[in-house]
Amino acid sequence: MNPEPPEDARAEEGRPIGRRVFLGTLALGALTVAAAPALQRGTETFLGAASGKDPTGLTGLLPNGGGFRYYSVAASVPHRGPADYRLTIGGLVDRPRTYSLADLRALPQTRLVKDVQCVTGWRVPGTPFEGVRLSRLLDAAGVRGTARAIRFTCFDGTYTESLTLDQARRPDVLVALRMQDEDIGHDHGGPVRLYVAPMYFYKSAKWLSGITVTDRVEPGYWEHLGYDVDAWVGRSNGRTDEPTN
Ligand SMILES: Nc1nc2c(c(=O)[nH]1)N[C@H]1C(S)=C(S)[C@@H](COP(=O)(O)O)O[C@H]1N2
Ligand SMILES: [Mo]
Repeated sequence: MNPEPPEDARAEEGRPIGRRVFLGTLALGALTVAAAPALQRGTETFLGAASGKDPTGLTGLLPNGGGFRYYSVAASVPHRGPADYRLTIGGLVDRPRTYSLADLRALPQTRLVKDVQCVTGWRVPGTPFEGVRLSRLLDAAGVRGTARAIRFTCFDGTYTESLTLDQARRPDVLVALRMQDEDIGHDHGGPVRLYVAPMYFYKSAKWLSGITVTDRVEPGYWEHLGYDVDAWVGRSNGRTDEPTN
């Protein structure tokens, strides 16, 4: 009956580190509450969260209860900032281009406030994201007639994502510079991440460094491991979450 992503994929995204942090929080009190996010960051590989499968049902008591978990499939990720961040747009375009952070900041910014929904079950209501519409960058690059899809790459050297060209042109898809009304920090994929508002959060590639226009969809990192390529919230991955808008 259940077309959910395979156990191995979910086990990795929601690895039990989150449970250990949670139990430590209960045992050791406020000091551990403060330390838990640092522990999660320090553990970087497959940072986990108590997932929708958490049998305790007490995840709301976590220091980030109702908040974000930090995920990275890469063991370590270099830090990039105004001096060395670059975003390259290429592939099936007439005008390939590399943007600096200043270039992106100089373009018109769009702010959206919607819920974030991870496919493992956690949801963060009313989260502001702000950045440049992907459609603007695509128009500036001059997408060729044979193009059908986008491939996203990341400076963690590992993660990839994809969208069809139609999906990429939606007004609620951003190359995001800000999240929760702050510049996106390293842990959340800063200085620049993708934000695909209507889809599960795995589409929102962190540490975005490459946008390649292609003639077909190439499934991304989690999609190779069983997640749906078309990741509409509530209409994919066997889940029935409320849409995020
Ligand atoms: N580069 C990269 N992007 C990524 C991921 C990742 O591991 N690496 N994880 C994805 C998943 S499954 C989720 S739920 C969100 C988590 O974003 P956060 O760490 O800011 O909460 O990032 C998505 N983008
Ligand atoms: Mo996720």
